[in-house]
Amino acid sequence: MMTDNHYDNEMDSSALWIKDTPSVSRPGLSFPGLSRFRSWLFPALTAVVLLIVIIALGTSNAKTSNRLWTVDQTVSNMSDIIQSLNASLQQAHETANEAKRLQFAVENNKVQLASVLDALKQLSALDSLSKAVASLKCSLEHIIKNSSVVDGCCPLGWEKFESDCFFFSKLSLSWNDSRDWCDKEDAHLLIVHTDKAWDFVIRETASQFFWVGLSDWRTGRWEWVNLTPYTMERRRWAPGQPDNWNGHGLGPGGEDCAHLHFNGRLNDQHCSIKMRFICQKHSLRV
Ligand code: MBG
Ligand code: CA
Repeated sequence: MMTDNHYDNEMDSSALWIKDTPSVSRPGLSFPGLSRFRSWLFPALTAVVLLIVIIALGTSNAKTSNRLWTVDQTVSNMSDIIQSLNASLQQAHETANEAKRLQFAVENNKVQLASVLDALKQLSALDSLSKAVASLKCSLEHIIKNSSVVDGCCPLGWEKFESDCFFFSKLSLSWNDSRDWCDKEDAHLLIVHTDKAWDFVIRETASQFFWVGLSDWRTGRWEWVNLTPYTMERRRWAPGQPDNWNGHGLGPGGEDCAHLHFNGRLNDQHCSIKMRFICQKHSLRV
């Protein structure tokens, strides 16, 4: 069998060179349109393929540029983050420096406070010393003058606080008898108006009961023993007191006289109860 190679369309120089099957082998089947179609098929296919390749490339290019854009965005975000990290780092650095400065200042203050504390201790030691010296001086004056009364001094056995003298009895008496005992000493049962004086008295009376100059038997209202009105200060009283308790079994009436409990707070008690007491008087003779 023989085959002829020729240009299908001699007029068209760009026509496709094809291997033709002689019509002899297929008698009666001759299609001139088909050979023309064949001559266009390859360029058309090539064009389609090229088009697909171009579209594919375009799509992939779009995807790539999309990705690039995303990467670009990420890089830009990261650079923002790095910038803010840098700023934070700088701030942390400054804060650390500030902390160091503060620590130094605190250390410095500590040293200064320690020396202030030292000075205060010395002052307090000086204060106790000067009180001891004053008391010694009073004792000497008592001996020299052979008298229990010396100006600016407290009688022997009395404690001085500020310009007053206080007597903390060992003897136990009823409230009324305590009041009378103090009277005889040119003194009165305790009258306190300042926190400092309360602190002094409480320090001296720890763990004992002592009558103080407060009662309400005369008018039903609490008053000082010198008949001046008492302003109620709850913080000075034990919780729930005064309660004018009637369950004491000590005769008629409730509790009309105040005493210092060993916890340093006040309580009202039946006035007939015997306990220690505190007398008070001015240290200067008038
Ligand atoms: C007592 C008080 C007394 C009265 C009583 C009431 C436990 O304290 O001394 O005065 O107040 O309590 O229960
Ligand atoms: Ca009571």
